[in-house]
Amino acid sequence: MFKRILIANRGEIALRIIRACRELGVETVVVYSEADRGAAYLDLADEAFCVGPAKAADSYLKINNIISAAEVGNVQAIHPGYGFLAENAHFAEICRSCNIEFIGPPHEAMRQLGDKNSARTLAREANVPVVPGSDGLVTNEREAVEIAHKIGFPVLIKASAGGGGRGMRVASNDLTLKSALSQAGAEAQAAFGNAAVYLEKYIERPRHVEVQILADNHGNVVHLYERDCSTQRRHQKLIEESPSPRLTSETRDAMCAAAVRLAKAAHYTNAATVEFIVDQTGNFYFIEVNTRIQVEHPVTEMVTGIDLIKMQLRVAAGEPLPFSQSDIQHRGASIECRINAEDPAAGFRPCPGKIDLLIPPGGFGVRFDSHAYTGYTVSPHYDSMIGKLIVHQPTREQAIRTMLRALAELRVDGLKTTVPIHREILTHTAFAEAQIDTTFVERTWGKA
Ligand code: MV4
Repeated sequence: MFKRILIANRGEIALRIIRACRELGVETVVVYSEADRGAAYLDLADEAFCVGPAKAADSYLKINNIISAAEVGNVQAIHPGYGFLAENAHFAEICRSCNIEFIGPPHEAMRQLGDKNSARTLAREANVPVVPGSDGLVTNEREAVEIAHKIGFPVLIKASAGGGGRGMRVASNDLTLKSALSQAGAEAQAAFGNAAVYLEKYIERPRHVEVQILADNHGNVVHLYERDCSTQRRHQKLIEESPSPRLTSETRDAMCAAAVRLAKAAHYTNAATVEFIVDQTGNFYFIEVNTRIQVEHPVTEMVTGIDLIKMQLRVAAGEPLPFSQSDIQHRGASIECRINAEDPAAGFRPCPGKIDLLIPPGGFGVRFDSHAYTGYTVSPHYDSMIGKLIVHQPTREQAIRTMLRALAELRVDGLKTTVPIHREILTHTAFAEAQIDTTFVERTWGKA
């Protein structure tokens, strides 16, 4: 195992990684920006280095500063967390060239899967179902119209360099397809420096189901079942859960097996999430791979009993996975609510500021992953998430009740949070009956 690693992140995930390292006996060096100076979680690391001003582009995203901190801190590896540099293949490559282990996949796998079109090609080759659409990139109008007529409208134009909902456009006839195509290309060029786009049939009201994967350097690839992330708004997840309700065991097995095939085809190592959409009739289609640990990883930890962060460190250090697929059991139901400093009554406007009082919930089946505390100031410079409330119970119904109990216990004074919308969602009959898809929140509470 590593003696000492650097954590190139902040907030709750930095704390989550510090905790895993402490239990593994691994020393930690954490970096922070001027905006995060004085945050209590920094004291739990063995060393902390300031890497720049509040603006992420000048601190958490500044590769030179992060590598310098790693050199001065004398670490053997870097954990990137999520966001920031976590899916930057260039950064992963630089780590390797500096003889620092990147706690994540090889940069080659990250690059191949990060490009959505090449990930789709690889999925096809691995016999993983993809959404009907173009064979590769779409380079002209005539070709786009031809494909659209073959698969039928509506179609979705996706930027190959996009992902997470960025750079997508729906078209429902020849005319809108032509204008959407040129707009999508121009947008993708401006946003990602890459105009490449491809075409898919637009799946109406899909559910979002993703499979957690772990792979070691010895050829072992396992899945840790699925998470359902359909309860989202404008591509921001609000609630995640496992298992995915209303998924048949046949579909679950097929999806998990497909995710493992894709990870093997990519020569993947470390943790990944393979995202699928599931249509109204239960067909599933691969959409993209996230090559990082995800915000919602705790729901998988609760139902499998496996610490994903520790596993990331162990496989990055060259250890084989300590279990095989048949050892991995799925037990009960877990739900996570993202607690953001946002006002759901005002279009989810961010509400940075000082927390006057924070009382965390607790008790049986409750986990609160948060770096926040009474007196902590939520910075306007970063993501507004102040914590993740996770519950685990034998059934989904019980998990919902425990979550409502925990939400009632959680006290955050001084700023608005997403707690009220969570309460509304969890008490909605459609949620109780699991009649949810990716449009549920916006259909029920509006886009605003
Ligand atoms: C789709 C789709 C419908 N049809 N692809 C959005 C994020 C990106 N990961 C892919 N996304 C979608 N791709 C086809 N062919 C609908 C979505 C989508 C979505 C997917 C997952 C989670 C939330 C979503 C919200 C809106 C649209």
